[in-house]
Amino acid sequence: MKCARFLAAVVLTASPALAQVPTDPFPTPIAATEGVIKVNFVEFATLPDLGGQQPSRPMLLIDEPGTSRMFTNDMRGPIYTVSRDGKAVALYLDINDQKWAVNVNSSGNERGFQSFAFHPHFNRPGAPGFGKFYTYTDTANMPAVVDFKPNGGTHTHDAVLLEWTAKNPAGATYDGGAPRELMRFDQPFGNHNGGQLSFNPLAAPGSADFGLLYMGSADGGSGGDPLNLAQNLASAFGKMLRIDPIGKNSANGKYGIPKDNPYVNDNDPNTLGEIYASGLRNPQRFAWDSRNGNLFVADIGQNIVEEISQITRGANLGWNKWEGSYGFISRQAVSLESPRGDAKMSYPLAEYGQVDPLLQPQSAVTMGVVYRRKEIPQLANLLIFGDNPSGEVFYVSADTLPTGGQDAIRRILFNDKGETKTLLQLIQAKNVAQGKTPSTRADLRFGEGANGEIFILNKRDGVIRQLVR
Ligand SMILES: [Ca+2]
Ligand SMILES: [Ca+2]
Ligand SMILES: [Ca+2]
Repeated sequence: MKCARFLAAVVLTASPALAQVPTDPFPTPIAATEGVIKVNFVEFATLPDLGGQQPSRPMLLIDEPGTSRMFTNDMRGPIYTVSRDGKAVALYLDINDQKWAVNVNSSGNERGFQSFAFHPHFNRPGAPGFGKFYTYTDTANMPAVVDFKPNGGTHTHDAVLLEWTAKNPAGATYDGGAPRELMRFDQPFGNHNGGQLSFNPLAAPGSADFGLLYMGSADGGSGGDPLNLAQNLASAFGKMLRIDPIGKNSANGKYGIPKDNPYVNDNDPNTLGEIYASGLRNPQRFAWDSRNGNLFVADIGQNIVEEISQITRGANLGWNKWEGSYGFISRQAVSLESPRGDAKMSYPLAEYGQVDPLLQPQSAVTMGVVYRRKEIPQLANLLIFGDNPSGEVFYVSADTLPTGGQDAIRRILFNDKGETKTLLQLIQAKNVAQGKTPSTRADLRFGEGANGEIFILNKRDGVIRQLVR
């Protein structure tokens, strides 16, 4: 868990041994005005509250090309269809409906229905993936048998990967049966339960990557990765996993392990075949660059550095030896000695300090899209990401990737009838119009449409906004 930033200052003052170690390794703040790109937006769709209570808590919005519609979720259980014109939002499936016995645990800010992904052959009759989609959720069901244990912690809940099979994939609502469980984690702490599920949308049928499910797996939680799971290649925590959900050669026989994963043929029985990359902390969101296949992850930092990194096969992204480009010491400190000093690690392409004046006492980086379209010319060829709580939207060049630090990071702001605003300002104005107390945080998430449309989601006003030129 993150502490308020004042705590870091207090601890440093009280610990002379750490006096040389700043809480912010980036002396120059992110440029507040230089290089700002302004975009217009439209209110594309509105997600329903659940029972008139809290606003919707979406994690992602994706297009399903086989049935020509989009889907989004709410962390409490619902999956909604969203028509491509934004005019129709309808409940497709509530994975928390009692009849499924999934028992979604959505307590607090970080637990709940984390992610979902449709098999690329979802609407291809006769294909093994026909009708299939996958959900990853925290659950209050805690049976004795789990696939992945953390060897410590307090077993706060489980997280499960489930497969659902629709009979008619084009149906307005889910018409299949109860889900099949593929994988279960014993979660040692309440936080860090992400993250995203996704098939590589660029993988063509017949290619090695086609039909393989990428799965961000957080380090289990607490702070500092106290069980040292992210660097442990025998553990599925703190990793990017890649599996074949249709296959059967896993230890539990419920999914497949791709033969070209990096630790399958290393002659080491203690390294997990499911692992694609290691050294991750809380990889809640990732995205591919459609021009070159680059895969980028947003890895949420401890108390000092947030990072965007490229993920390659077998990469070690550093956590918990490194927080961004800097040696990880504790929740309160990183080392400034020998940044990016271990050649075996993959370091961020962009990173920013949590005490940056643009941010809030809490921060958490999120992907993001790589924009390779022409419809919004000012965003062409940019890697766009953001910060969840503050709702700040940032960019760097996707063609000339930076090599760490925050110097290359610039802001994207919203043109609201001639006034330049942040997302949080838009949300606050909407809250007032809704008769609600203006939110103090945005909880930003990104979505992407069939033709590269960029959608901005949040957990505070229920509005999905589309960026336009
Ligand atoms: Ca956890
Ligand atoms: Ca192995
Ligand atoms: Ca890292």
